[in-house]
Amino acid sequence: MKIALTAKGWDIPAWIENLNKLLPEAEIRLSDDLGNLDEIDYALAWKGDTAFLKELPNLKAIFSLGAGVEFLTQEPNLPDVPIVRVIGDDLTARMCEWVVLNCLMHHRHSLRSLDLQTRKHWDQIPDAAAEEFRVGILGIGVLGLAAARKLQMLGYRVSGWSRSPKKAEGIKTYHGAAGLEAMLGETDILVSLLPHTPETEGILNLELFRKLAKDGPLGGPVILNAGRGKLQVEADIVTAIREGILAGASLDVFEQEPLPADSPLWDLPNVILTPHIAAVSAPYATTKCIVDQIRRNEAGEPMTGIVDRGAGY
Ligand code: NDP
Ligand code: OXD
Repeated sequence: MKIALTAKGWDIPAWIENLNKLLPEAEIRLSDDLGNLDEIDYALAWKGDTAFLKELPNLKAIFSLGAGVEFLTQEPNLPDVPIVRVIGDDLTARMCEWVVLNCLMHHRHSLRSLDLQTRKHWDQIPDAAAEEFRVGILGIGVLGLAAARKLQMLGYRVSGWSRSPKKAEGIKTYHGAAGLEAMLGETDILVSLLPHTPETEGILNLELFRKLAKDGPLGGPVILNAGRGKLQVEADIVTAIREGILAGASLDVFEQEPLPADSPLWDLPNVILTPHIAAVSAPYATTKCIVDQIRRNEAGEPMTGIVDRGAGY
């Protein structure tokens, strides 16, 4: 079995080492040195150059090394083979940690507390109970639903929005445009875990921010985005923070990554920035997920996590 690998900016030797360990029968070839293209069975990709995929005539499947797949679905002339994304406990646990951490940081005024500490100033900032917060999650798929469950365990009141109707115990669910409108009006902390598709691009904009609840415990709504940078209009976030339409934000993803040094986001009050690390794909855990899928496919069993190309995720 021959596997093509591309992962721009990632630790390639770590991926090769884990693939060799978990799939010793496979020969791994880097995308810039593929040899005979007819021989490639599977491709594993993360951003960077994916144009080579269309040159592989006998490809059986393309695996994203992460949960996001927009870099593949937006690639023209991709071969007509299954695109498979990562669904795995390790990735999901990491995303849950980021969501819970950032909800709590805003809820418990962590930035203000750290500022007081640096000034050696003793002041007790009053805060509300978790059950006083309404957290709305945009995208209650694999990651959104798992994060919702963790937030519920802490006592937050959680609702979720998806494209298709959903039922999830203890979670108020909404779908479609009317559902979004309704959920926003009852949301104090908005968590975005949507994929980037033509439908979701720019969804986090001023018009949406103005629809969020204004009567929550923080005196204004807060947004968290770990979905994709293209979901957010950064100029609108800047305006919303400066004008008090948003009381705070946590952003892990950006319109342009790395975030340019002159972005006004760096200096905004009550805004927490992380460099696209909410849920990194750990080489061992991710390789294990992918190798499981390859083994299923080789055994003639259906793979899981196949992307709906029409929907774009
Ligand atoms: P899923 O496909 O499991 O979930 C996506 C959710 O978004 C689904 O609930 C889906 O609705 C909903 N959705 C998609 N389009 C729309 C729409 N137009 N309107 C309303 N709802 C919509 O994906 P995951 O949970 O596994 O991952 C989500 C995203 O998280 C990834 O695509 C990636 O961009 C991002 N991510 C970011 C990471 C980071 O480190 N920052 C790490 C990993 C992922 P429905 O259920 O009806 O299909
Ligand atoms: C992913 C990511 O999509 O890390 O998995 O962004």
